[in-house]
Amino acid sequence: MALVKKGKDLWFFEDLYSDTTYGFKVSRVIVPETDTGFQKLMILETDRFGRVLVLDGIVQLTEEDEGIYHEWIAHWPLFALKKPAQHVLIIGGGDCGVAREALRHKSVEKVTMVEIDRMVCDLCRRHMPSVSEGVYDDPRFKLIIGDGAEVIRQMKGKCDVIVIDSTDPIGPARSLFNTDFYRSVYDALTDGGITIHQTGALILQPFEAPGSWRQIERSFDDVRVVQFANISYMGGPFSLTAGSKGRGVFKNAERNALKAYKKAGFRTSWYSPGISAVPYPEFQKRLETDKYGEEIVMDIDLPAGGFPDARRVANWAAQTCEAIKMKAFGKPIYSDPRLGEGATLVQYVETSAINYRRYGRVAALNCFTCAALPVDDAIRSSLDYFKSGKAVCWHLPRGSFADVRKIRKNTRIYEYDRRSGKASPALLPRLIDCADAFAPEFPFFRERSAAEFELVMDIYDCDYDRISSSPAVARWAGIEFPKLTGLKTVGKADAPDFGHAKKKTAGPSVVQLLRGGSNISHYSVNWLMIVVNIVVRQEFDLEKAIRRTMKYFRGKYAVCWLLPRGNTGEPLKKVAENTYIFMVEEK
Ligand code: AG3
Repeated sequence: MALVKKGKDLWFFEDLYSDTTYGFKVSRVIVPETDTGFQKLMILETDRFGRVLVLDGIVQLTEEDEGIYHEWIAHWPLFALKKPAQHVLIIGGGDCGVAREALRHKSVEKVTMVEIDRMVCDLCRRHMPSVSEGVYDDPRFKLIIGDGAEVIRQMKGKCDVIVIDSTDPIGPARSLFNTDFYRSVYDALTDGGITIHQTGALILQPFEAPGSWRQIERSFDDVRVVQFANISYMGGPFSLTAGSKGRGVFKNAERNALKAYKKAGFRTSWYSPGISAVPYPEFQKRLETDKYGEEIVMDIDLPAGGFPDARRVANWAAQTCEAIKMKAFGKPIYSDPRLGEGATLVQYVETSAINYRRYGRVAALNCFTCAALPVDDAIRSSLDYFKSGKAVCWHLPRGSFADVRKIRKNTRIYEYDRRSGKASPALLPRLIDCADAFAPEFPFFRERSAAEFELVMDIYDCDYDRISSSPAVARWAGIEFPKLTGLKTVGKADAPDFGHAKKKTAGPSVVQLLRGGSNISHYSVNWLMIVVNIVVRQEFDLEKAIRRTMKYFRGKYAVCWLLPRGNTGEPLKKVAENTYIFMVEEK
């Protein structure tokens, strides 16, 4: 849309979102939309905001309010440091607003700016000289025209502060939002150094800040979110996410800032050291504890007599949806109308799936949602429906991005008694090294040969193109995985992409029914992770299955659980001893 005539007037409307926008009246087009070879650039003049830089239809700055953004992104890290910075690296930032602010710090001996698009530098310098004021004349300033992701690899341990002043991760900046890049930023920092990234509008771009948070959390020793609001970036609260090299760097950020600001010898218009440590602790806490989804896995004994057929199990699914307040999506998928031994029924729900299968007298149930899961309601309603006395339960935090030890602690194994409505004290799974899980003498299989089990995998840092493609994920579930494991498929892989109604869970899902079980998986394009549940009764090569799956989706690491399913006769302690958790890293 961008420029639109309204009567005699020319208006600009931002193109970032497909369903919302903001606009302003343009008094003059200073630089008409020009293809720079990297992006489309335009500079407009307005009465209200002064000149405005627009890249690919998205406002980058206005002369009126650029100070808010540039002050926060430059001074927050610079004042938070324990030792005054000497070398500042800026990736992007061709308008020079960040460089201008960084050069105000007297300790700074060198500001290196790596901008991929020379035309941004040249045209901003010419048409918005107040933004780069003084920068090009300052001998401490060095401009490199090049790809920041490349250049940074030659800067190991050289930079005290690294500012990523990029566009959104949809244009030329895409390569700046992945793990390899974050790692090279970490390597380029000095000990105690800080990096800060623009990470988008919190509400309108709800995955940018959480996504960057998770990446930065993994690559750096500590993370902080800094927020501000301006006019240029529509949508209220806007985020900057900072990472530190070394622990405890942010703990003293506020104290350091207050001291350093006093001594700085200059004053800012927007940045303030008094609110610079953890400006939005509640939001930060939410990011820290957020997880992709949760799952309750239950084995319940079915009373003697006839076993439920597909219609009855479909009713269980409908009732469970009500109990957990989830809308069902589409019709149940099942392998056999009688739902005989080992046969599965799956019902997609608005944020993932629930499923049933039967092993002998045991109904093996899973309820997975990517929203709040009322766990007790799910258990009670299932026990009531099947008129069963107790359930052996595994409660799993899925996709939490935490360390495997923390994930283990948040995994709970317990028994739930229908009559008393009480849960037994929870036990934990066994944490093992993946080498042990992959060893031929791994007791899980040795002691329980030919019994039912479940392999649960959360695979992180996957390749966007792979996991966003329904055919690619269907191919994995329907062809590749059965080939790897020797498991026999029943019917074809069903791989709808209804985004599960919620943006958080956008991406395809796959159900592949198997002989004696099923393979159910969801692919989150926003979190770049996949969650997989395979329940079968036939042993397969775990190492091959897990590693090749990671390779197929180009995942960097996986957290896996192994659960003994289909067994309510065993004491809970035994069940817990037979439940394993381990992490697998890319080789
Ligand atoms: N770089 C950050 C622009 C972000 C716009 N995104 C948005 N509104 N969601 C600006 C460059 C200024 N030096």
